[in-house]
Amino acid sequence: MNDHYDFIATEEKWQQRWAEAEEFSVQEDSSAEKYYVLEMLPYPSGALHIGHVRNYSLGDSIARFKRMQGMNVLHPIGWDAFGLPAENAAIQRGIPPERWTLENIAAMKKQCQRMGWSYDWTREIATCSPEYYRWTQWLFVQMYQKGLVYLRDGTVNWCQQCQTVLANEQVIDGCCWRDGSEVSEKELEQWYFRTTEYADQLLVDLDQLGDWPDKVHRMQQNWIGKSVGCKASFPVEDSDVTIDIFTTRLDTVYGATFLVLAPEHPLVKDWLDESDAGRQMARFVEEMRRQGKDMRTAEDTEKEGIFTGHYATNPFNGSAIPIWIANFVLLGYGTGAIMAVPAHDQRDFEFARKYDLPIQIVIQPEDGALPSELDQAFTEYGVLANSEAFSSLSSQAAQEKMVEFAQSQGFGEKCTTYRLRDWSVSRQRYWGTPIPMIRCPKCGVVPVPLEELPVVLPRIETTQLGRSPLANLPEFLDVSCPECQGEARRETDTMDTFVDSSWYFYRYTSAHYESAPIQDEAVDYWFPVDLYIGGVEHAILHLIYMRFFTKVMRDLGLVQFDEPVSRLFTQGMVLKDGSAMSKSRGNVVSPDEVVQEYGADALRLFVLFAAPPDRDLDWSDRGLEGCFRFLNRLWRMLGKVPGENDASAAGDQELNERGRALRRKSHQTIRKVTDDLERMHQNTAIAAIMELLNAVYEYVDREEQHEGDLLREVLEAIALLLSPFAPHFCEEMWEGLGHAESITFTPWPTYDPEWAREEGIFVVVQVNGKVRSRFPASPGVSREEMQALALGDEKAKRYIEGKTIRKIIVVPGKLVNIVV
Ligand code: ANZ
Ligand code: ZN
Repeated sequence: MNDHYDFIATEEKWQQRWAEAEEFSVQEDSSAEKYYVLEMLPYPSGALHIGHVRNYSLGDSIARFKRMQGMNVLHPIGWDAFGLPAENAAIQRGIPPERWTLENIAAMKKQCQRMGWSYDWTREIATCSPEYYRWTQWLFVQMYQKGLVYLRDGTVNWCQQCQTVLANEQVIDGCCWRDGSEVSEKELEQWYFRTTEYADQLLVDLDQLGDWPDKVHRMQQNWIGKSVGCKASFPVEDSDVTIDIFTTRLDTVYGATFLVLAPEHPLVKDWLDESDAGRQMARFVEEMRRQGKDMRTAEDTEKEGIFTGHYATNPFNGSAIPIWIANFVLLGYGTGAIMAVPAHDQRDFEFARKYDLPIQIVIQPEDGALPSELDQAFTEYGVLANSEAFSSLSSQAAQEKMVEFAQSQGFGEKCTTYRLRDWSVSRQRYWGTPIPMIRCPKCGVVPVPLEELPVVLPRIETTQLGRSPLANLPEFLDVSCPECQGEARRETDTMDTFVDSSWYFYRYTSAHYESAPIQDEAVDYWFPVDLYIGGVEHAILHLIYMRFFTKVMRDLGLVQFDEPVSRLFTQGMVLKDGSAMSKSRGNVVSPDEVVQEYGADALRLFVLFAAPPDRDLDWSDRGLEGCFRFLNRLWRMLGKVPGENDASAAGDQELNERGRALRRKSHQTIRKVTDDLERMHQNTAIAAIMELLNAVYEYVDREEQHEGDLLREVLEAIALLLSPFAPHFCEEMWEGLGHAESITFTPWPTYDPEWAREEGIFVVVQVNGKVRSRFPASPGVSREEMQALALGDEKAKRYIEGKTIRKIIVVPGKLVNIVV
């Protein structure tokens, strides 16, 4: 064995061996327990960043751990390969997006292999390959036939920078999730997935996800935003139309002093006539539309409105109230109209103050009365006042009675709304899955027949920015209608790339299956995903979409369960000098350079050791060096293990106190690392192994005649325990210790609970209340045992001999007092 550790040669050697033996490729095997560990698939940008390294090293540590525990481990990887950056890069460089993407995939695959991650490469997928997107299209058509896909003209989020539409989930604080530029609204015909159809299931089934972080539960709950209330119709005076409002506080209906419509409310258009007032209103509506949803509803945004000149009748008491239009009411929520109750809703209150509208108190707190002049809305439940027959009822009771009344009179009913909207999935770009639809002037929208899939994305040399580049390719565009054979045109939008990634984790189970998107037996065997690791930034994007797809696939008869992932782990970010690594900040650390200088194992160790995996990690060159030094220190210790022949046999009895302490520490470390890995505490697991190595050094330094066999025993334990984190190093170490078999499938070490017990405690022996001796014992020692040990204690004996024992007092785990 060399006296220094040559990481370049070692890592290369083992990567080659693993690849040649296809050591990580798996098949379904009903005789073995399965484990499916998944990491979010990367976008092939061209190079891995440290965030990837952290994510994938975490997953790899678990894959390797579970394999050693004897499980049949599926650990796949693929590429989320469609998307805008490829198209933009292609425009800049004048090369086809496909070439750019495939080259990036090749480069990043090399990087993955260089990191030693134990993927089953036979299952690699790229969402941009026809072999894959054929099935994305197939699912789209199936969904269309089930009524879960539809075309709608309406307001969409438009990113000027990307020149395409964004789904609601992709607009973060009014900006594009990809480039952070401001998002505006636009009228466009779009394909939608009916996610709202599953709103309630997406909410209720969160209960099945006990092993998901609370934070993600909360974010999804809020995003789905279920709200239970009721609808009520307010007739518009001097007309035959009514305005439906949605409210969660029907108990306040007697305090409704005006109605408010969203600027986009359909009724508003009818009132924009050529009069001065009409024109003024039109200007206002236009201005408000430009404000954007997030802006309009932000708490600190100034409330703005305009009176329509019309009045409505409160169906409860017949009073006439003015109808306004205001920025803070949105079309996309509830009915797009509200009854405003300024006394009990803060937004309405501010609005009423500003425009001098009446404020009528109808709810009083249970203990006491509100001042007649409010300085803010009283928004709590209470007791009704000024509400005719409903007065003096509690809010809750009144709500029940009022809905009943409204229902019996036919002007209202219970109603539940959701914040979740349908998912707009068309993108006006080239580099995506073509939407497999045809528009025929006679037959309307016709899906491409399933057997004709895939609709192949035509190769192009370069692409141009602008709407739907596919529309400029007649050979793609012109097609005959599958129904009437007449001239028709293909849909030229492509799918949101989040569609591609909504089902990729199913495809891994039968990556090259040619007759269906998935193979039943394979999905049955591997699902659910036992552990999914990724960033929390996907909490309401991908992680909602993948759950939605699972429910759709279940209803299409493709899978037999409600939820795809039983345990979700969201890892923290990697920061440098306190902020996220980014090219623009110039604080990016390149994994390649680190690997070159310190090796993949040291890098893997560092990203797992430097912080709890769910927290942010601050990059530190010193920390990295520390991990590197640790490996070298371990390497040097290996040199002290005697060869097979000169090892002395060492049974338990022959170990001296220090030897026993070292063995105890070793068993304790096995227990700790095992538990820590189950809990995703890789950092403390590694720390425990480092401590064990320190103990080995102490033992060897102090003991001139140390036990060769014990040293081997403990170093073997270290090799096994460390191998999920630093696999190349540990393979080499394992081989150096004389093992012919790869460490990958060597059973995970077990500990002897007897040995793994905590350090012994000391029991004090008193004779007639005076301390005479102490003896070591294990923490769980029984009373009887304590008594027996005390009586047998050499020093204590001297004070007892020849005397009569009157009484023995035992304080468990602490003290034995012998009264003579
Ligand atoms: C009258 C009322 C009185 C209200 C009161 C609240 C308090 P959540 O819980 O978020 O669902 N609302 C309804 N549709 C709206 C829209 N499209 N844009 C803006 N606001 C809208 O909130 C439901 C409440 O939000 C509804 O109940 C309505 O105001 C308002 F003392 O109706 B409420
Ligand atoms: Zn037709």
